[in-house]
Amino acid sequence: MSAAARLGVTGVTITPIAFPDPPLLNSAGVHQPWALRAVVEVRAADGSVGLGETYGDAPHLALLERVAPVLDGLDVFDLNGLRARAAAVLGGADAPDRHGLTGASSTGKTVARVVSPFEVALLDLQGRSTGRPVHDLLGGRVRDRVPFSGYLFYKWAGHPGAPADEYGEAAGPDGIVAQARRMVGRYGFGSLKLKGGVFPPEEEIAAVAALHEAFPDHPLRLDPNCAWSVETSVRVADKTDGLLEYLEDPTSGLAGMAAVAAQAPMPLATNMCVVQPADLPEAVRRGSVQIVLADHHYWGGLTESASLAALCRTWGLGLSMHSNSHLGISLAAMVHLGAATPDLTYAADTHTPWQLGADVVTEPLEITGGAVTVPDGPGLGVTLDREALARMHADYLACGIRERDDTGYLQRFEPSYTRRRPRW
Ligand code: GKR
Ligand code: MG
Repeated sequence: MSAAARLGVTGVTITPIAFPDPPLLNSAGVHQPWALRAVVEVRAADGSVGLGETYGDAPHLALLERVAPVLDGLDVFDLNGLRARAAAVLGGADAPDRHGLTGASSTGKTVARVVSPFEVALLDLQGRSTGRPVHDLLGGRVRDRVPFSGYLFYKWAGHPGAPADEYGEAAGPDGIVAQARRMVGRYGFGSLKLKGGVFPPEEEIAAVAALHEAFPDHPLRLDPNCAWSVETSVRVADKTDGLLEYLEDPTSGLAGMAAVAAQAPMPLATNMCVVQPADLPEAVRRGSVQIVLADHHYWGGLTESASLAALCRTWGLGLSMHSNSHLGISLAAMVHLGAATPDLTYAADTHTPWQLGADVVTEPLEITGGAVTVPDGPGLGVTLDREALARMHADYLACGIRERDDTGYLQRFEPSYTRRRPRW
């Protein structure tokens, strides 16, 4: 039997887009009215197009544009070639990360972040050309449904000067429980995560307790994005004993997390202190975390996220999945990864409900009963909605935002606000 012909890349299009985002609060400020993303289309010689989705911030876009031309002629199966060409053209480039809310970066992490949407698009092309879903290319599905958790946020009723959105205000336990009821009612989520680090810890503990009372069978998580000192973290961990499935990034850094982990009754999770393979040895040595949140957008794509899963298995760490504001191409990629990752035993995070139906694919995968049914079509199994893409690109051009800045946006309404870590 002769080998199948190579399928070369013939072109790449990167389209920055913007879509409405509600005023969700976190330890860095509040979400701006528009979230930015970039849609990456990679064309192959047979006319097929593979899709990827990534951050839309200006420095990141500039790096994507640098990589796009070097893909010319690359075989769509050559993921190592993709990584080598991208690393070569990016050299020592480094761009800050505004989406893990750490700002921390490194050359390696930058390359991983820039490679990711191209890798997903190549996997989509591989799937389209072989007629196989991406999860088959990642080792085969181990589950038919990928569970997601309901992601709760303290929030304003609406952006200043605009009407309230459909979720309304959440400024305390009652608002958070009402938000959870709405989300669970609509999507059937079987676990819940509260984004904390917004109000004094005692208020957030009260919200967790109220959630536990309202949803006694739902595993709960709390994530203050490093808003607390070690001492505060230990106090909160103590007071939420029995209430939390895991506590995520209570404090900054591997040393601080290790000090908390040594005293906390529940496991600690992170998407902030372990963000690249090089962080793992020290995290394991110190016992800083028990669960790592994978995110293909900054771990270098789906295959590199599968490698992270293998590393976590080796070191006995649990694996969950992180999310930022995203659309349906990213959701599909997350679902394929979740389908093919035996170790992903926690429900994945997603911001999908907060996009209030906006999407860039014609038939977004749906969350029902708290999970997404794994698609079986070729590739990612989603189709770009070209009208929506054009509209969202026009919104990008008009919205005036070029980089995520939760802090600066909050300061417009509360000039005395400063971003501090720890705050409590
Ligand atoms: O969307 O405000 C947000 C989140 O705080 C996000 O930026 C974080 O990266 O969801 C994330 C997290 O789990 O830390
Ligand atoms: Mg987090």
